[in-house]
Amino acid sequence: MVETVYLGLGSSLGDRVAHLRNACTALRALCADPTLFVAATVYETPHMRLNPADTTLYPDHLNTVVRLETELAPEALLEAIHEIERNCGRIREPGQRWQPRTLDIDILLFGDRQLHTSSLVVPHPGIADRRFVLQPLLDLLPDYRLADGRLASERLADPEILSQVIKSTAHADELLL
Ligand code: A4P
Ligand code: MG
Repeated sequence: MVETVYLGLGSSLGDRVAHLRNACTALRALCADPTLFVAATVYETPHMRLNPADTTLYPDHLNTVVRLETELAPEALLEAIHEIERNCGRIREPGQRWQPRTLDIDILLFGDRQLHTSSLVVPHPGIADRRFVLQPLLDLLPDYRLADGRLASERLADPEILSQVIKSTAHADELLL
């Protein structure tokens, strides 16, 4: 069964555009129909960080969202994603989350499925609170409604979200070379 999947991509270490581009190339290879693969605008965003003062330890991210059609099951897609992250030099320190990373790929939406397993929570629980996810997701899916039924576009206009700084970049076209 072919499902439409939205993935959040982020990179905060090394050649960030190259990491996002390599991710897009690898993800396109997973598509049932590679011509349907699309990427949103790339945004530059400060790290949502534990210590706001430390921009050296937590450099800015490039973030975007991509849409693809795949026949893979969710767990198989997650495994493929982890391999793509490893190929981009992602190193996971055991027990450490939210570290700077060459590449992070999160499954935001998987068709209309709701998953709550030990390895996957879908829709991704961070969607509603992160402008760096909401904005590119809405670029691709303007009518998206959050799990609680609110329009994501209305959430994006909330002062709590608008106060999060994001800057669109000119990198989008480079991702699909
Ligand atoms: N996992 C559960 N659900 C999912 C899902 N829907 N998609 C599990 C992907 N993975 C999912 O992820 C930890 C585990 O989450 C995985 O093994 C998987 O089984 P990870 O990639 O190893 O660690 P992480 O990314 O550091 O943690 P986490 O909880 O995924 O954090 P997020 O949500 O990715 O946030 N600031 C800016 N500006 N831009 C960013 O992209 N990203 C983060 C990390 C923090 N601050 C950021 C950004
Ligand atoms: Mg992650």
